[in-house]
Amino acid sequence: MKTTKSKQLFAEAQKYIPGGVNSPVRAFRSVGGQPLFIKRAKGSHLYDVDGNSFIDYVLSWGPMILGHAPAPIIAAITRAAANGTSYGAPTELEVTLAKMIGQALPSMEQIRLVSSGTEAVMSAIRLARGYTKRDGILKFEGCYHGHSDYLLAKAGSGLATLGIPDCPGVPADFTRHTLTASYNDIEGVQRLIKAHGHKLACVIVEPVAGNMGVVPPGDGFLQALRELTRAHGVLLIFDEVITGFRIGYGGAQGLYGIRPDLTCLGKIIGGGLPVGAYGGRQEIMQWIAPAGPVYQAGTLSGNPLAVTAGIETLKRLKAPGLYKKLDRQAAELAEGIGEAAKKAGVALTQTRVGSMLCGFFTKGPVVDWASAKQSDTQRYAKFFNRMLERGCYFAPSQFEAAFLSTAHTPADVEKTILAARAAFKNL
Ligand code: HOZ
Repeated sequence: MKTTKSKQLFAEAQKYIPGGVNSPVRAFRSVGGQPLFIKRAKGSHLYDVDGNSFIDYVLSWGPMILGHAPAPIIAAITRAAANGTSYGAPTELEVTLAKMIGQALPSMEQIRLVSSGTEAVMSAIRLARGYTKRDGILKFEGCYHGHSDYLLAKAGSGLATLGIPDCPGVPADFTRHTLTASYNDIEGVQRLIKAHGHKLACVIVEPVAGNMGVVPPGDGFLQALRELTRAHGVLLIFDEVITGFRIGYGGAQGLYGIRPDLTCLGKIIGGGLPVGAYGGRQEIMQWIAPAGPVYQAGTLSGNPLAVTAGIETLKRLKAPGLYKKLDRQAAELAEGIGEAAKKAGVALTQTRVGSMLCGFFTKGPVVDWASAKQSDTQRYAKFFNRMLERGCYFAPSQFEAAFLSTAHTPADVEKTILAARAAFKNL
């Protein structure tokens, strides 16, 4: 595979941009090699500056559920741009998107749009603290909720990939109120809530963990969280930045039938443009300024281009059978990869919820961060590079999810399975 131009650009980038990338997970650090510089993307494919093309299973880390550059979305963004790209004043578009989100996720009775998932989560946490008049938060090891100070403790995604357990620059005082529990360990949560519940503002969870690889919730885990938090006056926050509109039109809360107090969204609701949202019970959301005293603001919040892309994306996700088809295709891909691993004698533990999936190079089971990190990451790196050579672009880290889009074809899946068969040989 020719990578001359990518290498040149990466050398140049490192002079001007720390690590040569604008987000650490892009850097290929844990898989060796160097990032590919992308020139364009269309449908299920990425095209790099050296003329290579790849079937893309990263999909910009989740948002591109309709594939890259879908014609109707691009046309809508273009039309919106002609009307101006930002007003710093309300628009009808924002009302439309808030209504659409509320209809899909009825727990989100009121919604505030922001510009990223990180911003959504940090705002929801401030709101939970303001509303409950408590400071404590409980999060799960290996879950990632963006890069705000008090949520970086034992976090997944880039921190897991790069092995950064504690981030310099975060004062100990800021994380003093953050408790961590093991994902899927409800007894552990029970103990913590029993001891500290009266000081806890919220429990925040990825209802399907997607930042330590994919780790689905065990039977009854989310339900037990719901009951425990309710019993102790602690708010339950679902971070559905990845799962929202990904594993079903109603997100994880729709799939598992849980009504959280607050929900955070991002990725898909911006159709590939920068957006985030948080929302929940009206009574709680009324604490947000200017309705209430908890301050949160943003110059580009509710940006008309991002909101247009979001509306047009959500409209298309309502197509009958769309999520079933995505699920079927993801199952076929997972099955094919699983069979290939088995044939090659490679221990692979696969996890999947709808169109988000993952393979851990360990016997498993994988139920939390402790078991996820048993994966042989060297082996993942080898697999990743062999797949890349064969035109399949997976996340450059074991601890991320693979995603499918409606633009992926049966031929893409078949090609990927064939590539996996070859990649597993003598791995
Ligand atoms: N949640 C994404 C990774 N799991 C964020 C992408 C990024 O950090 O750049």
